[in-house]
Amino acid sequence: MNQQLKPNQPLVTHIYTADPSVHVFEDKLYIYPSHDLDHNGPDNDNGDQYKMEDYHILSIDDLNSTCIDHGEALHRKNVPWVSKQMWAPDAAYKNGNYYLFFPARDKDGIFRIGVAISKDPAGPFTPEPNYIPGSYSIDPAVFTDNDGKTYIYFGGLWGGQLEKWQTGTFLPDAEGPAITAPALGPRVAELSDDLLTFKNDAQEIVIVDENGIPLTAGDEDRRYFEGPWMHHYNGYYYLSYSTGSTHYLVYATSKDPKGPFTYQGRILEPVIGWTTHHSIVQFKGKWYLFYHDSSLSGGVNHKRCVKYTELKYNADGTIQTINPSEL
Ligand code: FUB
Repeated sequence: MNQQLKPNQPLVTHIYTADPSVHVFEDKLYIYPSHDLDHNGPDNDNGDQYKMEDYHILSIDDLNSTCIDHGEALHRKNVPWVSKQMWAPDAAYKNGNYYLFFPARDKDGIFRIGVAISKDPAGPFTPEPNYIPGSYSIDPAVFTDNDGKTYIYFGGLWGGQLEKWQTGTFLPDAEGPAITAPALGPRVAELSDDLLTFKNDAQEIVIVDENGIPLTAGDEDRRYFEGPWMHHYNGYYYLSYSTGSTHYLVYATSKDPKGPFTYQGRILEPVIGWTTHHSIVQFKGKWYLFYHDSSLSGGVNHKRCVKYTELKYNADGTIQTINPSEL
């Protein structure tokens, strides 16, 4: 199924897609999205409406061409440890293999992160029998630094269960911090050379304001919620993420891939639909933001579509805020 590309329009319309993680592989753009399931079930803060069961990989030769859907790349029924909810994935390449990283609930209902491997960036992917030991929560984003080290960033509040891991153990009834306490941060771990395990326990990333004070849990316009992405620009690491309940995509910068990161500003104002999730990629000399909204379904939160738009930096390295209503 191929579809002609246009900026700020759905990449594909024959399926619902969300949570685009985009990479340049083999001189093309490969998009690793969630595949939203079309259903009329309930919508709640636990994210039960996001019932995804498989992944379809998309690709684009260039931005004047079409978007290709390569079909089912991995299905829940082929992953032994998964019970349900295959949420936002990401991908990486190393030593001739492509790796699909994906969060899903295990048989106990706890979100974990798994890996599947293919020789082809479009799959099909063969899953490892178990999730990554020590992994938890959702929204993996994998970043390889200039020195060859590969990091995985992850974590999400509410349905993503990050609140329940504050002690390092899963506590099913744990609540988030008080609104005046430091917000929970995303997690980062360096991956082993074969990309299949964490080298060490994941550590929490601290995001601070312009005075070096950690953002608080009540600062919902700026604090981390879900959907981390990492990229490098002009000597700085840019950690971008969704603020969830306030529906912004924002970013923070650091000289160290593990932070602390200093909050900088907004990338994208709220889109149609509750969630907002993105990736940032450089392709043929320009920078692009891949994002989703719920416009294809007229605003149904779990029936989303992936889009792209150009992303521009100011001379000082700040990112120009994009307003979807002006696209
Ligand atoms: O698509 C399911 C969840 O919704 C993702 O994991 C979050 O980032 C949000 O987009």
